[in-house]
Amino acid sequence: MEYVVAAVILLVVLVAGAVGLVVPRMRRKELPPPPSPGSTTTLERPPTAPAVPAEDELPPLISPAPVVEEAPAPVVDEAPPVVEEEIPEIEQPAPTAGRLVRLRARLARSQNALGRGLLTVLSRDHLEEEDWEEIEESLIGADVGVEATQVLVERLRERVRILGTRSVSEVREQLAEELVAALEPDLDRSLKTTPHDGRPAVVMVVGVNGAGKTTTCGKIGRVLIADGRTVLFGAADTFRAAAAEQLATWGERVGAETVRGPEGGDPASVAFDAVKRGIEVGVDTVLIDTAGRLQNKVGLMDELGKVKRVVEKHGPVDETLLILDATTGQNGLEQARVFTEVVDVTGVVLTKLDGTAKGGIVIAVQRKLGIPVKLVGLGEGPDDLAPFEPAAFVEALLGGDA
Ligand SMILES: Nc1nc2c(ncn2[C@@H]2O[C@H](COP(=O)(O)OP(=O)(O)OP(=O)(O)O)[C@@H](O)[C@H]2O)c(=O)[nH]1
Ligand SMILES: [Mg+2]
Repeated sequence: MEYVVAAVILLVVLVAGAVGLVVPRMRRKELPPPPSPGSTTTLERPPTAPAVPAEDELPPLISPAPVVEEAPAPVVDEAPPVVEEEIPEIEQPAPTAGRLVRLRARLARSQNALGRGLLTVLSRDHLEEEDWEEIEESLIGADVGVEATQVLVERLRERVRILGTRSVSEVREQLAEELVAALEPDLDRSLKTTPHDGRPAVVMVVGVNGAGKTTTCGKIGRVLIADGRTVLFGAADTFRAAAAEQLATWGERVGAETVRGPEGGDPASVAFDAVKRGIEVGVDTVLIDTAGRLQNKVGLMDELGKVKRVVEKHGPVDETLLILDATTGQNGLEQARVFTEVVDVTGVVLTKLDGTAKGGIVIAVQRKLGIPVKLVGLGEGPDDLAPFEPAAFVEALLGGDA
């Protein structure tokens, strides 16, 4: 019995021991889950959660980042416009050489009127009396002027007769030569813009209202800057604040200073100050814009004379350019005559030649005034100003292939 009791006790002890061992194990197995959410949240989440979501979210974060980077980019993009506005200031205007050839298409309207009309006549086998009359009409219609046309046609007829010219191309060639001759190709058309010893060259522009003075002033400034010169603008048109503003804008675009005075102020003193300033800062050329005035307004014409005289206290004005609007045709000639009487005009700038079918006005102007056409305006663009070259001009007028 004792053995039986002992065996039972042993069994109980063994069972109890086995239960004691198993239950804790089971509990341990069950435990991990609860603690894992608790403890591992801090331990594992950081590596997993931030890592994975970070990776998942990074792209969106990165792309917002670029967005954020793009945001500054537009800011950078916004800056260029500001820079862009400044670029024209640094921008070198187009070179002047061969401009007339480049801009010849602008004379298309003149070509149509003069070139084609003449070529139609010239394409006839024999030039009869009425054909010559037609040639005359074409030239007069192109504003060459009656007198100049008569001289020109007479010379041409003479040549054709003497040389026995027959072919159209030969007559055309001879007509071109006569037109070039009428434009006096040997006249000095250079602009006097070279500075004197310690004093800038002074260029003044004059003319009636709206002829293109301010625009031409700005364009000339660009031409000079393209050639490596320094310029200063003088806004001696004090009638309207907008006039000085307009000139200053041209100046800003090429990085040139503009001297201006109060609205309604004395134009002569602004012009004087501009040259004074030009001497101080040592620019090569001072360009003085003046207010438009009708040639029959005596007071205003006197004022123009005064502007010039006052400026000349610094030294002689090198160029007084008369700005003539080509579209005003023969009417411009009378204006021109009066201006030449008041100020000593040294050169003519014929503007808006792109807007007229009457390019022949160049011949009339030179012939009537005896003053060389030095430049021609062929558009509103900043570089649409060309030195006047008779041969290239005639070729363009006649629609040649030069
Ligand atoms: N098509 C064309 N337009 C031109 C030319 N030159 C000037 N213009 C235009 O003519 C208009 C008058 O030019 P401005 O330079 O203001 O003339 P302005 O003589 O200074 O005028 P005022 O100061 O009012 O007397 C502007 O719209 C110019 O763009 C040219 O050669 N061709
Ligand atoms: Mg003006």
